[in-house]
Amino acid sequence: NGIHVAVLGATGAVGQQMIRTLESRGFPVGKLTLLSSERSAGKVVTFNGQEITVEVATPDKFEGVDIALFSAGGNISKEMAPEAVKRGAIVVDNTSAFRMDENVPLVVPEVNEDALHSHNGIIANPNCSTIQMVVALEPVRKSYGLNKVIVSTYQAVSGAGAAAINELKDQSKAILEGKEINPEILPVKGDKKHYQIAFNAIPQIDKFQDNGFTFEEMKMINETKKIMSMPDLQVAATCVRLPVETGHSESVYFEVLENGVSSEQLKSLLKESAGVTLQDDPANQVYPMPAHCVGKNDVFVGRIRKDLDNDKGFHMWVVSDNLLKGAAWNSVQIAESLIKLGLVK
Ligand code: 11C
Repeated sequence: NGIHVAVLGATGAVGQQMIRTLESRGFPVGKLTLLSSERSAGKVVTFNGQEITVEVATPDKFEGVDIALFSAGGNISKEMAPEAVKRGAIVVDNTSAFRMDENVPLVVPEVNEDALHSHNGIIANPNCSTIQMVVALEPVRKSYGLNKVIVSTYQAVSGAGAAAINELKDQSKAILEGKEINPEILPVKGDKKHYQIAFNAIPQIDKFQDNGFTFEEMKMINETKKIMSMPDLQVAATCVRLPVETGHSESVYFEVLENGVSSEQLKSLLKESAGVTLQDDPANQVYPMPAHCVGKNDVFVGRIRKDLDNDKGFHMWVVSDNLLKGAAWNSVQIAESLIKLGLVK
């Protein structure tokens, strides 16, 4: 018995983490179907000691599947999700294909697990940089209200996939050896220009929109409002790519509604909040860093301090493994919530 789970995009950076997370959580998998494009099909992946061959994703492969975790790109999701739903599967989609669709819940279990009740077969997993920020902001909103958020991100290359990780490593080595480099992927595969990422910082993640913000920045803005059910929240974002392999960092400025809140109150609150680990002890140089967060499911928060000019303004530093809480873990956590809420047939 158990649940028939399918992973679409099984050989990608996130797909691999989804499989490892199902394993490490002891998820009640009865059968695991691994799917990919033709290019990656045929690879063999071990799951709980058993070898599973990755198959080409075709609609009929979703026959009998209970939960399908998708992470193979937006176009494939648009094509395959309706096919999977038609065959009775619930799709947890880790692409931006359906996130802003009003019939599709966009879920971070620590924030809006209840939204799962209104699903119509597809549930969207938010963008990685959005997820870690809302996990840290939701307890603040609940206790003290929230008015405004301004975030600057310091994002790892694994957010752009396995090829971007290789580009960072190859470029770093070439530069140290005094060789020529030929950037081909970052900042955005398919955009007109490519720039060096090694020993650099690139203030562009995804393509520019007509309003001057990038698509990554607009995802953070629009998804935050939807997940927190705050259409009027003021949000602005600047997203920057750094030569870090895994682990996104964020400097978040926010304003609460209540007067007189102290940074000590915020620290106590976040210390007790679900999914958050507080690492905040400046006297002992304790604060979150991506190198220490890789492989962990939590969102790490530190550097909490009150603004010097605005009594309602605060600053904090938020770090998480973008492949785990930002993607694979949040997807598996949604699947766990579906079971807990009795939503899986
Ligand atoms: C990045 N945040 O770091 C992106 C990756 O919409 O799920 C995640 C893209 C998405 O490049």
